[in-house]
Amino acid sequence: MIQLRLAFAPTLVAFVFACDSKPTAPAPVADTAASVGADTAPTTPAVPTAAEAEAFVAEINTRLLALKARAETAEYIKSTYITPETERNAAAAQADVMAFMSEAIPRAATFRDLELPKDQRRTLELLRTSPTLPAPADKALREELAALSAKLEGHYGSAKSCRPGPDGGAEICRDLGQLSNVLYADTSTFEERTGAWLDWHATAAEQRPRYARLVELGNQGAKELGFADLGALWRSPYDMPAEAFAAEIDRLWTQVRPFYEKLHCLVRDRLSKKWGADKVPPTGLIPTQVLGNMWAQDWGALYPLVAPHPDAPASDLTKAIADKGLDAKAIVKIGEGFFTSLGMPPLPESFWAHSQFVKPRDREVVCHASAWDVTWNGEVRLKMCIEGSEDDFVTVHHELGHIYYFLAYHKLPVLFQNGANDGFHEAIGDAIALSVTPSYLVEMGLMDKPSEADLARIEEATLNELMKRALDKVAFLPFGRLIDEWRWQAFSGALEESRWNAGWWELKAKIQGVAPPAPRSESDFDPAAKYHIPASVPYMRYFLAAILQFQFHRALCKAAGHEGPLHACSIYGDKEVGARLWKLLELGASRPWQEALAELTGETAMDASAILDYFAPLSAHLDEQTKGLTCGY
Ligand code: X8Z
Ligand code: ZN
Repeated sequence: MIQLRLAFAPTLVAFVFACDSKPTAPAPVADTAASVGADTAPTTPAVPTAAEAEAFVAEINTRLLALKARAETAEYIKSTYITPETERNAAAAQADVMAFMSEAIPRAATFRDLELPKDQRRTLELLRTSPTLPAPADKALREELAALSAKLEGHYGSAKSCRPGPDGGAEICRDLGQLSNVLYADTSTFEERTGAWLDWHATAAEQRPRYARLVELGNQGAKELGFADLGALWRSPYDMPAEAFAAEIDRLWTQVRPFYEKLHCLVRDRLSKKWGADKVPPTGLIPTQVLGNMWAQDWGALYPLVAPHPDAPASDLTKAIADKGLDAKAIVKIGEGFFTSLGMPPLPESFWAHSQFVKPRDREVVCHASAWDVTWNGEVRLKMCIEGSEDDFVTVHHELGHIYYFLAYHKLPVLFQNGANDGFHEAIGDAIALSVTPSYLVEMGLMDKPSEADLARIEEATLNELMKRALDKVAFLPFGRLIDEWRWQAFSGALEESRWNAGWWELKAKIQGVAPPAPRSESDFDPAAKYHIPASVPYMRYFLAAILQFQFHRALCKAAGHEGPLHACSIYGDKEVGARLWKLLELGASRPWQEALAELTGETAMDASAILDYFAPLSAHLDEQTKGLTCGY
C-alpha cells in the first residue's frame, strides 16, 4: 500500500507536499538502482532551463509511476502472504523506489530558481517531501533500510504470544486478534486483561534494535535531503512551515482537550466503581487494560458501563450483522452502496475478485486493515480480516473512503495521486460513516423501526448513540496525537533511545491519562506494539482526520439542506452532495489543502468546532454526570 497511499498501509514512500526547508545540493548518484526495473533517474542539466524542468517532471511522472506500481504490488503480496521470500521481494522493490528518490529529489532542487508553471512547481515540491522513509544514497544502507522496514512490519503481522500448555501439553499461542478479544470482552477478569495486554506487548520487545537502526538510517536519509531529521520531513508536507504545522496540532488539541477530559472523568469513575478503587483509582491515570482496546484508542467496549439511558433504545450493529447472517462481502457491499447512493461508481470486478476480506486460514497476513491501488491506476483492493463486528462495519467505510479517493484521482500524475493532505485521505470514509445514523440503519434493515414507545424516548436514545460515538471518536483524540509526538521526539533525539519506553509512558500519562498495567522498563518496547510504528506509517493524519471528518460532515450536511442537529444528518442518497465530494476527491493533491478545504466547506483552516457541535448534547450530559467528581489527570 502506498504510504502515500501508502499511508493506508505500510509503505516506504509517502506522498505529501509543500516545503519549508531548502533541499541540499544534489547527492552523488553513483550506485543508483541497479536492480530489475529501476533504471537511473533523469540526467542533471548543466544549466537548468524551463524546458528541461518540464521534461524532468514528465520523466518523473512516468518512471516513478512504474516503480511505485511494482512496489505496491510486491507490498500487497507480502502483506497478504508473509514469508521471507515475499518480504525480500517487497524490500527489493521498495529499495528501487528509494534509489530513484535519492537521485531525483536533489536533481529537482536544481530547478528551484526557475519560473515554472504551477503544476510543475508543485510536482517538484511534492517530490521532495514525499518519502516517508527516505534512504541514504549509499546502496548498502538503502537495502538495509528497505529490508529492516519489511522485517519490522512482517514481525508485527505474524507475532504471536505462546505459552506452554497446561500439564506439559502443546504450546498455546494467541495472536493480536485473540488477545484483543480478551480486552474487549465484558466477561474477562482484571487478571485476564492484564495478561492479554502484557502478552501482546511482550512480542514487541525484540523490535527495538531493528527500530533503532531504522531511525538511524531514516534520519540519515532525511538529512541528505536537507531536513533536520525524519520528524522535520514528516511535518513538512502540509502546505505550511513545519513549525506552524506543529502549532496547529497544539491549537486543535487545546480546542478538544476539555471535552476529552470530561469523558475520561466519567469513564474513570465508572471503571473505578466496577473494578474497585484499589485496581482503578478514582483520580489520576486509568490502567490501560480496562479500556477495552489493546492501545486504549477506542473505548467502544465500555458502552454498557456508561450508557446514558441503558433501558432506552440503542443500535447494536454487531448483533444486527449476526442476526441477518451478513458475511464479510455483504458488509463491504453495504458500504459500497453508500458511495453509489451518492452517485459514485460501483467498485470494479477486480476489487471483488482480488481483495482479502477475511483472514486466510493457511498463511500469515497483516490483518491491520488497509486500502490499495496496486497499480496506481485504479486497481483497487481492500485488505481486512473482517469478523462481522460493529467496528468492522465502521472500518469498511473508512477503507472505502480511501478506495473512492484512489478511484477519483488515479488518472492524475503520480505525485498528485494523494489526499489534499494525508488527514483528508483518512477522513473521507469516516465522514461518510457519520451519516450512518439510526434512520439510515432502519432504512438498511439493520435496526428495527422505532415503536411509538421508542419515539417517546428519542432524546434518550440520541444520547445513547452519541455516547457510543464519543467512545470511539473522542477517546481517540489524544491517542491520535501522541503516537507522532513520541516519534518526533525519538527521531530528533530529544528523547534518547535509552529512555524510549519511559518517554512513551510519560506521553501516554500526560496526553491520554492512562497508565501501564505493570511497571515497564527499557527492556520493553511498547511503541512497537502498535502497527503504525513498525510499519512506519505517520500517525498525525488520524488526529487531523478525527477533526476534519466532522468539518466535512457539517459542510456536506449544509449542502444537503439539513436542518437540526448535526448528529441527526445523513447524506445517504444525495447525488448533488456526492458530486461535491467527488470534486474534492478528484483534486487529489494537485492543490494546497487549504484551497481544497475552502472549496468543500468554505473554511480555510482546520477547526474542531464541528466535532464539538456534533457532541454538544452529550457534553451537557457529561457535565451533569461528572458534577462533584475530581476530573483531570
Ligand atoms: O490504521 C487505521 C486504518 C487504516 S488507515 C484501519 N486507522 C487507525 C488505527 O487503526 O490505529 C483508522 C483509525 C486509526
Ligand atoms: Zn485509513
